[in-house]
Formats: sequence, C-alpha cells, structure tokens
Amino acid sequence: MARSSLDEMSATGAFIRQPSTFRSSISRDPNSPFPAEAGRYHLYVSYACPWACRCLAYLKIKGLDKAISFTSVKPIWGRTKDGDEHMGWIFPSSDTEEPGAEPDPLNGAKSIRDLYELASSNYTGKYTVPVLWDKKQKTIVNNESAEIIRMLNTEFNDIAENAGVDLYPPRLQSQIDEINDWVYDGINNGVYRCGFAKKQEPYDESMTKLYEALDKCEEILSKQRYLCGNTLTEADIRLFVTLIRFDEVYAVHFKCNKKLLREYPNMFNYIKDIYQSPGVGSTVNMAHIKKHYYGSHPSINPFGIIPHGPNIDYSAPHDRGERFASAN
Ligand SMILES: N[C@@H](CCC(=O)N[C@@H](CS)C(=O)NCC(=O)O)C(=O)O
Repeated sequence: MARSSLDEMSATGAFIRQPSTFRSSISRDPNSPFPAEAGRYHLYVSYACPWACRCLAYLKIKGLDKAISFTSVKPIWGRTKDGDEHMGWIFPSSDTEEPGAEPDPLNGAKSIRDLYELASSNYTGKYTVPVLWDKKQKTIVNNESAEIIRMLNTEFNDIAENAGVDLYPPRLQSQIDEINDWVYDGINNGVYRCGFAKKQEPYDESMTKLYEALDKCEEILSKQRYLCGNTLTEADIRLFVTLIRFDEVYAVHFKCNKKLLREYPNMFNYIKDIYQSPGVGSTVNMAHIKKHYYGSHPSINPFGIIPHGPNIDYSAPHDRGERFASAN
C-alpha cells in the first residue's frame, strides 16, 4: 500500500494513482448521517494541491466559505511523525510561520496524517488532501475531491450564498462526465504520469496523451467560451486547477515542455478568464504551488531549487467575454 504519491509505481515505471478511501456523503436530508449544516464541516486543503483547490474554488463560487471553514497546511512536505520516515502535509505551529497556512484549529493536529489516524485507528494508505472533516462526529466524511465538489454544488443550497449557481446542471451532466474522463486521464492525472514516470516509455505515452488532450481543449475553446458552451461548469474548474499550475510548475518540474500553455492563444485567455471569475483568483496561491512541487519531490528535484520564472500575470486582460458576448 502506497503511503505517498511518490510510491505509486508499477513494475514498468509508470505512476498509478490509488483510489481515495473515505467515501461518505453529506446530504441535504436532515436525517442522513452527515446532514448539510452551517458550521459543522471543515475543509483541510493545501493551496498547492490541484485536487484540494477544486474544492476551495467551489466554496468560493457557491458562497459557502462562511458555512464551511477551511485551513491550508504548509506547502512543503515534512516528517509527519518522529521516528518515522514518512513525509507529508504538516501544519505550521503559528499563524505567522507560513503566510496562507494555519495551525489546525479543530484537533491540534500536527499533520494531515494525524487526522487520518484520528478518523480511523487502523488506516493504512496515503494521507492526502482534500479532507472534508465533520466536527460533530470528529471524522473524515470524504477525501475524494471529485465527490466533494458534487456535494458542495447541490447539498448545501439551503445555506449557500450563491445557491443559484449550478456547476453540474442536469442538461449538461453527460457532456461534463464525458469531458471529465479525457481531461482527468490526459491532463489532470496526465501531468503526474509524465512527472513521476521512472522509465522513458510511460513518460512518452503520457506526453502524447497529454498534448492530444491539450490540443483538443484548444480546439474546443477556439469556438466557445467554456468547455461545455457558454456556461461555466464543473468541467472548467477541474481543468483550470491543472492549467494554472502548468507553465509555472509542470512544464519544468514534470517535463511537460513540448509546448507551453501561453503558446495556446485560446487556452491562455481561458485560464485568465476562469482565474478572474468571482472567487476563483483567491484560491490560487502561486507561492505555495511553487514551493510545494519544487520542494517536496526530492527524487525529481533533489536540491529543491525553485525556478524564478515565468511569473505570469493571470489578472491581465483577456478576450473571452467580448469574443463570445453574442452567445450569452
Ligand atoms: N483523489 C484525490 C487525490 C488527492 C491527492 O492526490 N492529493 C495529493 C496532493 S496534490 C496529496 O495529498 N498527496 C499526499 C501524498 O501523496 O502523500 C482527490 O482528487 O481528492
């Protein structure tokens, strides 16, 4: 059983991600084991992590950040226990140690691993973020971002400030599911498969798939504002969290350098467009992103040197709204 993504390796040198383990659901039904209630749940994230930042983006977009509190860990993995080699997400010891990161306000945990061990005394596996925590039952409800975002989209609508925003509307669900499949495979997980490959062949295969998927996005985005047409959906948020990290990190650290995203005119403007959507920009902490990747994978970047560039300004003007104005 892998205890970190650095161990998720097949005999052929390919990176193979393992499934998440806590899979309960929060429901709007007040009689369910985890009913949607303001103030009851807490989201543990890392600003560095694309999967966790999907959930954070949902908190902001849905207007749930008052009803569901959240904490970010420190960006660089550290020892999770004295006398144990495991490296993973850890909390700072004060509010000032690492801007953006905070000590655990609920359980006084030193690491995300501590939370998994509080939730399950015999847990073996990875200690990943996001973690959706129930303050009442003092346990992990769910640690799979794909499921957490679906709950945040629908189950809290009695509480959400922006309940009318539906990022998974019934009429687009099958289209979103179909896009998520190839975007996950080729891009979200694809960049990790490029970066963590330990043999040339799995790297080559992942790169081919990655760039086929990126070219497909560019083609779609040359004709419409978002992946499913003219409405922002779940598919865009899932793609965005990977794209925003691409030129700053994946191009260098994961060797995804066949073409940079700023060389794709439609996709580059699309990244800026989503970044500038209400709430989304506040979920992007590039300092944490760069510190994490370049600093937490010694097998890829043994000296932990953080490259200076390229420092892209995603708040710069873009053409998406104007260009697709007639379609709105
Ligand atoms: N399937 C999970 C994946 C989450 C995941 O892989 N998170 C990474 C950070 S980007 C993590 O916490 N890794 C810890 C480790 O590998 O030890 C989800 O989408 O929620």
